[in-house]
Amino acid sequence: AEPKRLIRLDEVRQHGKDAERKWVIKGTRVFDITDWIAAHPGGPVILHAVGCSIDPYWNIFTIHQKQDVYDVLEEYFIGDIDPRDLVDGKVAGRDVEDPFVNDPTRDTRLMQHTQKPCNAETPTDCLDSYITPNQTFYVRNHLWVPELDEKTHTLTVELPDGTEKEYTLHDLRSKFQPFSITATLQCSGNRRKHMTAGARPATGLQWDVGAISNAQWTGVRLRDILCDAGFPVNDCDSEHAKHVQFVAAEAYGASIPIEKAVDPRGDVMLAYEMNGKPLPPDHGYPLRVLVPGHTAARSVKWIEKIVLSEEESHSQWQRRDYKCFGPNKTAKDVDWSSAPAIQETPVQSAITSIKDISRSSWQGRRSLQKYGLDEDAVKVEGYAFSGGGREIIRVDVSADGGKSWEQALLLPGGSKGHKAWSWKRWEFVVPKRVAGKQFVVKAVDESYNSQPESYEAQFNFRGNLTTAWHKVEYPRTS
Ligand code: MTE
Ligand code: MO
Repeated sequence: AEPKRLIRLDEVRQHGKDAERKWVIKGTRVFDITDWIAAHPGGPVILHAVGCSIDPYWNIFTIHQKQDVYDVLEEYFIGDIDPRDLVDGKVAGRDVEDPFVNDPTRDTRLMQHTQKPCNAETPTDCLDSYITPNQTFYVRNHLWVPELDEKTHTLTVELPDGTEKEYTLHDLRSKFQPFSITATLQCSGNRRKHMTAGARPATGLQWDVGAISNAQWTGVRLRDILCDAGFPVNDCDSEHAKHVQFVAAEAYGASIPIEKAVDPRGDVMLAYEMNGKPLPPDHGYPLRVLVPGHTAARSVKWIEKIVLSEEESHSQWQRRDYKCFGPNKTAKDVDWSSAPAIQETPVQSAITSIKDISRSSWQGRRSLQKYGLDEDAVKVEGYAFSGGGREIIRVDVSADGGKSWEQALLLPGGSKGHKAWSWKRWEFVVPKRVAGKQFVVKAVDESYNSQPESYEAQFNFRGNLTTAWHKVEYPRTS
C-alpha cells in the first residue's frame, strides 16, 4: 500500500470555499472534492462544509448516510489527519463554523423540541385564537435559517425547455396583483406523540397538538408568475411539466403537482407578508411558497428557484420522509417509491384546552349565563382542519370517552381565499356533573371524511398524518 499522507488541520482549513482546491474531513480522513462539487445533487450548499468536517452536515442531511455516497467520497481520498491534531482519536478543536449562527432568537413561549435546527411548537394557550400571531406560530426547520436580504434576493423560474427568468422582490411587488388569504399550515408530524402513545413508537419529532398554526398571507399568485415567465398556464398539458419544484436557499426542496399550481382557485402564492408584516426569518424571509390545503412541507420557505419538470423534486423530503405506509411496514423493509408523497391532508381535530367554569365566582356565573347554564361546567376548546380546502362541517365531542357524542359550536373565523384553507375553532360546554373521565373529539369535512378511532389501525412507522381521535383525560393529569 502507498505510504499514508498525514495532513495538519490548518492545511485543511486553507482549502475552504475560496480556495482553488476544496477539501473536506470525514471522521479523521481528508478528501479533495474539488472536481466533484459541480455534480453535487444538493447544489452549492456543499460549500458550507469545505475546509472543515462534513460529519455535522451529514448528521443533518441523513440522506448521505449510505454506502453509495461513501463510495463516491472514497474516490477523492488524499490522506489522514495528523495524529497531533487528534484528541481521543477525534479531530480536535472547533472544526465547523456553526451553520446556525444566523438563526434568530425565538419567543420563549414556543415549546422547543430541538434548537439546531429549530423545531418548536405553538403552546396550547397560544392556539386559542383564529389567527396565530407571528411570534408564536410553530417553527419547523430542517436546517439553518439562511441569511437573505430582500434588496438582493432573486427568484428564478426555469421552464421545461430550460429557459429561465429572474425576478427581484421589487419585480414581484410591482408587476403582479397582490392578494391575501388566510391559511393553516400543519406539519405532517403534528400529533405524532399521540401515535407513539396510542400505538407504538413512531420515529421523528414527538409533536403534540401544536405543529399547526393559522395566519393571513399576502403575496402574488404562482400562476401569474408562471404565466409571465412564458408558461401556458391555461393549456399546460401541451408542455412536459407535471410538477413544480421549489428550491430553497438552504437546500431544502419539495414539489407540487402542476394542477394545483395553475388552478385559478388553488390560491398557491409566493408570500412576502405574514399577518400584515414582512415574513419573519423563521418563516421564510423574504419569500416563501404557500400551498394552501397541502401538507406544510410543500410550502417552501426562503424560495430561490422554481423548476417546471416532468419529475417530482428529488429531495428526501419529497421522495422519502413525507409518505405513509401500512402498519406492518418498517424503515428496513419499505420501498419508498411505492407510496405517493403527501400533498392534500386528511381531516384533523384536536383539543387545545379544558377549563372548569365555576358558579361560585362572579365571572364564572356570567360566562355560564352565556351558555344558558346555572351550575358548574366544563369548557372544552380546540381546532378542526381538513386539507384540499374542504370545509369542516361538524365537530363531535364526547364527554364520556367516546360512548356518546354531541356537536361542538363552530366559531366564526373570517377566512379569506377561494376555499376553506383555514382551520375552524370550536368550543363545547357541558355541566360538570356529566363530564366523565375523558374528552374525545372527531371532526367531519364537507366530503364527509372523518377521523379513524384507532391509532394502531392508522400506525405508520414515520408517524405522519396522525389524525386518530384525540382523547384527553379529565381532570387533566398533565
Ligand atoms: N422550507 C424550507 N426552506 N426549509 C424547511 O426546513 N420545512 C417545511 C416547510 N418549508 C421547511 C420549509 C416543513 S416540514 C414545514 S411543516 C413548514 O415549512 C413549516 O413552516 P413554518 O416554520 O413557517 O411553520
Ligand atoms: Mo413538516
